[in-house]
Parts: sequence; structure tokens; C-alpha cells
Amino acid sequence: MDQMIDVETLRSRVIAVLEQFGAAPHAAKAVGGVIVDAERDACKSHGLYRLEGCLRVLQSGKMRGDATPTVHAGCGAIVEVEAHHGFSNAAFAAARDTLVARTRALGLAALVIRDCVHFSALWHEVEDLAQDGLAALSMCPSYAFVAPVGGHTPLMGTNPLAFGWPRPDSDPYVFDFATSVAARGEIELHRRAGTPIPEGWAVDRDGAPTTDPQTALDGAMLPFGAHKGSAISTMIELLAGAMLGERMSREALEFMGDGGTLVPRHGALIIAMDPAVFAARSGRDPLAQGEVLLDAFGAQGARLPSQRRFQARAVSLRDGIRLSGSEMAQLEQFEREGPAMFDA
Ligand code: NDP
Ligand code: PYC
Repeated sequence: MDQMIDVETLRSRVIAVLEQFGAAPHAAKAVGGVIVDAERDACKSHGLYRLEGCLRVLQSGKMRGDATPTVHAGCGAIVEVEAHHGFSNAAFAAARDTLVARTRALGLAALVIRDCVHFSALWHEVEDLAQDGLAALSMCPSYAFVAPVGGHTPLMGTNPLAFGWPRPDSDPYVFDFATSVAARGEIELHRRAGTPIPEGWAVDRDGAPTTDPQTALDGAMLPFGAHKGSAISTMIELLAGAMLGERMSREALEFMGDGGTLVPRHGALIIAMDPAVFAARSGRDPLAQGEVLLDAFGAQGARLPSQRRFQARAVSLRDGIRLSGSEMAQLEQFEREGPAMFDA
């Protein structure tokens, strides 16, 4: 039976479980925070269901839950943070103030996150930067589950791309999506629910279309937007993999050796821009110009990306988060059994 749980209660329980499985308090707070915030915002594919993958990778010895990120601030436009095999979220938390200050000083700065375990939705980071008045792009490779358009062998990850833009009097404009037709997490949720996936999401090992989630997970996912999504996904491999000297999606899968239960380890790239600095010579107000465009969406009945998410957030903060009986039972099992749970 479904149960309601208060957002902060869920947050402290998830953080406690992560610590029980070996995450240091700063890491548990960062990772637990994004898991609960995703659940709060009704982003189920990167919410509570990802906790198991995080706990399993903590147990696997293929990451460091107690890593303290090292920020290499330098003095130029590139800020680097070495995650030391820890969670990307903890690395971002350690470096975000340096990134913001550098972006304000130079107009544009990039954060390179090195060798991190990355499971999360990217909206969290770009929304955070947009709340501070910055536009931002975030991207990372993933596991190689996606075939290029015209092919059927996975070469690229589900490679997410997110963008945030500050708005003076309302929630920021934020989009965040996998460059596959759907995130892998969505297919996994269909598998668990025993429901077929929509046509066009994936092909089987021979390249034939499939709506069976397990066949899709065993075969290849497809990029969104045919050749256009295929090219954007390739760009992410090149910028957030090859250019950073970090693992690309194929290497991430080979390294972890299990794309089913363990979340991947690779690098990530966040580019932040200060619209005020870019527009300074124009004499125009970039945010006011943005508002003219964004306000016109609602006027024709279109919704903005993240609008559903912000509405879901308001409901969760008011009423709590609805968890299914099996989600609650799994959380209780993590709490009760601790790391011994995965020993068998
Ligand atoms: P969705 O297709 O669910 O949503 C993509 C974006 O489009 C969201 O910002 C969403 O806003 C917006 N949107 C959806 N419908 C509309 C509409 N009708 N009008 C306007 N905007 C709309 O995302 P995906 O399934 O592709 O990705 C889910 C998550 O998976 C992402 O957060 C991504 O970062 C994450 N991911 C992470 C990976 C990793 O390696 N770490 C890999 C792949 C994905 P809203 O939320 O308000 O609906
Ligand atoms: O949903 O595709 C996905 C995904 C891969 C890694 C983290 N999320």
C-alpha cells in the first residue's frame, strides 16, 4: 500500500542508509540530497530507485564513499575538481562556489569533474547555478547502451544534457534530458512494472524494433531525434569524455562491468556563463529579453520544461512524497540489513 512520507524525513533516512553503507557524511548528504530531491520533484527514474545502485557500487569496492574531493581552482576559466572515485554530487558541492566566483569574474568558466561515480539527473546542478543568476550547460557520458542512428551496436551512453537560465521573478528555465529517446532508468521502471516500452525506444540485438523492456536492455537503445540526437550524443562523448581525458561510455561500461546494478564512473563537464557579462556592451538586459520569449510560451498553452517538476515539488513539500509499498519495504530493508544485504 502507498505511504506518504515527509520530504525531510525521507532525506535523513536516505542519508543515514548511505552512511551505513560507507559514504562519508558530506558525500551521503550530497548524494542523498539529489536522490530525495528527484523523488520530491517526481523524477522517478533518478529518485529513490537509484539508491540501490549507489549502495551496490559503494559495496563493490569500485568507488570511494569516503573520498574528499580536491578542488584545483587555478586562475583561468577551467576549474577542476578531482572526485577521487567518489560521487559526482559531492565533487560538485565542493567546487560550485569556486565555479560561480570564476564565472562572475570572467563571464564564462567550466567545471571539470574528474573520475566520479555519476548516477544523477543533471537539472540539480544547472538549477542551482541559475538560482545564482548564471546560465549553465551540464553534460556527461554514461554507459554505452545507445547505438548511433543507422547502427544497432551500442557505442554511446544515454548521455544527458541539461541547460539552466535564470529568471528574475520565477523558477529558472531548466531542461534536462537523456540524448537517448528515453533514459535507461525509464526502461528499467517499465521492466519492473511488467509494462511494454513505447515503440521507437530500442532495438533488439539484431537491430529489430522491440517494445519488450528486457529485450531492449539486452539490445540497444536509440538516440532521440534520429541523426540530430545521435550527433549531440557524440558531441557529449567528445567534450565530456575525450576532451577531459576521462572515460568514454564504452570504457565506463568495461570498467564497471555491470550496467544493470552499478552506477557508472567517468567525468563530467559543466559550463557556466554570466549573461550580464555577455550582454554588457549591448546595453540590453538579457534576462528581460529572456522573459519576453519565455512568457510567450504560456500565452499559447505551451508549458516550459521543468514546469511539471516545479509543480510536483510544491505538492511534495505540502503533502509529502508518495512511496509505493515496495519502495518503502526496500528502504526499510536497507536500514535493517545494512551492507550485509548484498553479501550473498
Ligand atoms: P524527460 O523526457 O522526462 O524530460 C526531459 C525534459 O523535457 C525535462 O526537462 C522535462 O520537464 C521536459 N519536458 C517533458 N515534457 C515536456 C513538454 N510537454 N513540454 C515542455 N517540456 C517538457 O527526460 P529523460 O527521460 O530524457 O531524462 C530523465 C533524467 O535522466 C534527466 O534528469 C537526466 O539528467 C537523467 N539521466 C542521467 C544520466 C546520467 O548518466 N547521469 C543518463 C541519462 C539520463 P519536466 O521535468 O518538467 O517534465
Ligand atoms: O537513466 O540512462 C540513465 C542513466 C544512466 C546512468 C544514470 N542514469
